This record gives sequence, structure tokens and C-alpha cells, in this order.
Amino acid sequence: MNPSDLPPLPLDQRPAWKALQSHFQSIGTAHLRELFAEDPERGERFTAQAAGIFLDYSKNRITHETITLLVELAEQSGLRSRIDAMFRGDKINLTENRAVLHVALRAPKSESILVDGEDVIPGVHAVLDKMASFADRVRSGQWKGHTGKAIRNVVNIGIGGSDLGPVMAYEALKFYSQRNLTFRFVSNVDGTDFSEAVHDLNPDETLFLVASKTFTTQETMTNAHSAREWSLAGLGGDESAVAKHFVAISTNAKEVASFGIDTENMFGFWDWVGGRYSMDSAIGLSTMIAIGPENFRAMLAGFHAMDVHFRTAPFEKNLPVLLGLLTLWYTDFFDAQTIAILPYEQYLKRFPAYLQQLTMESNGKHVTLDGTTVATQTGPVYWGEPGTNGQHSFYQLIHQGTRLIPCDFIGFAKSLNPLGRHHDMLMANVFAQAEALAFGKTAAQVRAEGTADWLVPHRVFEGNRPSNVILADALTPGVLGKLVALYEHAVFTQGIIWNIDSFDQWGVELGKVLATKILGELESPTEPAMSHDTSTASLIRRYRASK
Ligand code: G6Q
Repeated sequence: MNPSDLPPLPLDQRPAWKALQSHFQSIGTAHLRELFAEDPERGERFTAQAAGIFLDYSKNRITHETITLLVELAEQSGLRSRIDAMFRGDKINLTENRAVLHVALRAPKSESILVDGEDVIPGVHAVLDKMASFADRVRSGQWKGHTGKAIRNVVNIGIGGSDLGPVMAYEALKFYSQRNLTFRFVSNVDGTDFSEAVHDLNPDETLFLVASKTFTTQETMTNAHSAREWSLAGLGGDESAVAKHFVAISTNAKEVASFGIDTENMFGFWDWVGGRYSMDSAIGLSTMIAIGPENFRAMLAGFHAMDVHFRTAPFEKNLPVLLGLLTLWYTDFFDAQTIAILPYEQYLKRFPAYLQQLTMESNGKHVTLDGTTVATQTGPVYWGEPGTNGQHSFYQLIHQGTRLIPCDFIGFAKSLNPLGRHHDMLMANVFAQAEALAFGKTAAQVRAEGTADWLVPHRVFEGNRPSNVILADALTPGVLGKLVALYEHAVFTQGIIWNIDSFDQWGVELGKVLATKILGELESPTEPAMSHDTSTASLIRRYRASK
């Protein structure tokens, strides 16, 4: 083992951590007004850019010393060697004994990454080519349904990582989508989700993409079976229709075949692709059908550009590292509980939901890799809405509430739908909100406006509320790839410092097991013998009595 691969000291014993603790005592209460007054150039200096993504992080409660110490912390945590280990294909997902290679999904053909001695890149490109030829056939109308009609509707059935990426990317890149095709996304086991999705669709023009890495997920398989029944009912019951109306995206050929889908119509991927990191794999088939293979490849190139930056840029200029470190700074030192993601771009309306899974499933962990309880807080809660809507609802709490909520504003120089003054208005709000949060409005300023004394406290804005502003030229497929990769690697950076496994998700297991047991009790024709607590048992009895 390379000495740099040795596990780091426990977080609270790393020298930079200790230095940050005392540094926090001196800077923790400093106001952004003072920080800007002391260093008028910080607005230019605390910025970084890479691959066309610009980050202004000057409105954070930091000084140069903060960044220096945070970067030292990253180094003392072994971030550099862990990045290399991920890109090399090492099995860094320790609890599942798996490599973590979403970066291979967007690597060019010329690269080579070995997993268990085998180069995975040729397989990645073979699947991409198969997806492209299928996507082209659907888009051109060449792929016919059972009755000879072209496909007009594509329904992705999947959940979690097999849904959130596809739906987010479809919404984000709708501008580039083929408009004579309708896309729907079914995820919830609630029958309403499926029923509403197909309500106005004709089975003979509808293609289902069953997206499930394991092909055993209860919600997805239940929806897929209902889709099968719905299709066959509308197509005269001929089982051979399934081949024309269902394709599978999975790693599990056996289960795909037993569902009745020809494995010829299966798009594979690999166990080294985690669900929440899978939108670049075959799980992105709906995205590719919507925007076309060329745009999909442009998206992958965007991801790759950010990968290269993350892997090679010095930490103090490294966008994902900076973003990850700043989040850790607020989470662990300011005790911030949440991070708001505020895209000022309507097409990014599902981006906060997507990041919720990426960040919270990855870093919502309470033990380190060696199984001991963490000494600090780990992953914060992510949430958000596209601007400007949030301004008229929850921004009140961000501006004047009692909690510190660091915000990421995301904006674009150009609108994809230029319309009168709309875009300038939209962007004026980005800059205004970040400015208002940082600098606020003092009692003296409020009084000077002639406000009655009793009203002054209500109208004061304390300010000192931190934010990042992320800017790009326009929301292209490539830029979307860069933005997602930016957050993926920021999550990675944090996970390495916290020394947790960002790539497992054991926390979703217990509820699944209990639900399976309870389902049997809900459906039992006779009163089931139950061993639950009294609350759960009486809820089950009440439901059984009234269903
Ligand atoms: C993501 C998780 C989880 C997963 C879903 C769907 O990282 O693993 O959200 O994507 O549970 O799993 P399948 O694709 O196997 O159906």
C-alpha cells in the first residue's frame, strides 16, 4: 500500500481540523460587511472557474486563512490519493466491495480503466453505441409497435437513482428534446403515478423503458407488471407485443428474461455504477431518446471536462473541492443543518430533488469507514426550488429566520427562451438576493428611511448569510453535465474528509424489509398474528378494518 493511501487520522485529530477550530473562534462572528470592507477585492479574488463554470464564493464567511486551512484539511484527509484511487478503479466503496466508476461512463474511448484486470471503457462505448442506434430508431419512427405504428410516447419506469437522473435530465434539457415524442416518468408504487402517466396514452404508440439496476425493486417491478397488463390489454393480449413495447435497462439479465423482455432489448451497465450516479449509463436512455445521441454525448463530454478539472486542478482552484469544503465549513463549524439549491432557470426545476438524493443518500452516514461513530456532523439536508418562486415563499426564513442556511444560486448569462426583459429581471434577482443575504440592512438604514421605531426591528436584515453564485453561459447538455459532476465531486470531497462511505445506502434497507412483512399482514385473509409494537399493530388493524 502506498503510504499516502493509509487511513487518515481521525478527523478531530488532524492538525488542520484543530487549526480550523481555533480559526473559527476568530472568524465565526465576523460580518461579511467587515470582510468586504477589509478586503475590497475579495469579490474578484474569491472566484474560480473551470470548463466554462464560474463560481463566486466571496460571499462566504471565510478569509484566505479559512481556505488555506480547509485545503490543508483536504490534503491531510488524503483527498488527492482517494481521487486517484476512484479514477483508477480501486474498490473504494468498501462496504459493498465495489469500484466507483461513474467517471468511466463519460471517459473517451482512448482511456483505459481496469476493474479486476479488465478494461471497462470498450464496454461503456459499446452500450452507448447500442443506445444510440436504438434512440435513433425510436426518434425517426423506424421502431414500430406491435400494430405497426411508430412510437410517440416513452415511459420510463424506475425509482431512486433509476428515476431522478432521467426525470431531472429530461426536464433540464427539454429545450433540446424531440417535441413529437411525449415522455413520462413513473416511480411511485402508488397506483396513481402509473394511472395518471398513461391516462391519455395509446398502448400501440407507447414504449416502456424498465430501468432497474437489480430488476428486483418492488416499486419498479410492480409498475412494470401493471404496464405489461395495460399494454397487453390494449394490444389484444398477444404476448409477443411485449418485445416491441418494453425494453430493459439493468445489470440483471436473468430477471429481465424472466419478466419476458428479450435480452436483445436490454441495455446493460455494471455494479461499479451506483444508482444515484447512473444518469450517464444506460439509465439515461430516456434522455438520449429525448435529446438525441449527439446531445447526449455532448452532455457526457461536459461531465468529463469537470472530471478532468477535479482530478488535475490544485485544490485551491478546484471547483468541486471548494464547493465541498465550504459546505463542510458550515456544516461542521457553524452547525448549519441545510443547504438551499436555488437555480434561476426554470428547466432546472428538478435539480434540487436530484441533488437531494445525490448528497443525502451519499453522505447521510453516521459511521466512518472503520465502523466508529463520526465525531462531527456529516451530510446536511439539501432542498430548494427554482427562482424566483422561492422568493415569494420560503426566502423569508433565509433572510430573517433564526437559522443559517447557506445558499447556492445558479444562473445563466443567456436564456434559452429570450422574451422581452424576462431574463434580465430573473438575473437581477439572483444578484439582489445574494447581495441582500450577505449585507442585509442595518437598523440605522431602516430608521433613516423614516420607519417608526417600533417597526424597525421587524425591518432589519441582519445579513451575514452566506451564498455561492454559480454562473454559466447557457443551459446546454454539456453545461448540465458539468453542473452535475461539480456536485458529484463536491459530495466525494466531503465524504473523504468525513471518512465515510459515500457510495453505499444501507439506510434504505430496514424499511424495505418491514414493508414486505407488513404487506403480507395487510393482505392476509385472516387476522394475522403480529409481533409489532402496539402503535404499528393498531395502525395495521385500523387499515385492515377500513380498506
Ligand atoms: C441509489 C440507490 C437507489 C436505487 C433505487 C433503484 O444510489 O441505490 O436509489 O437507485 O433503489 O434501484 P434499482 O435500479 O435496482 O431498481
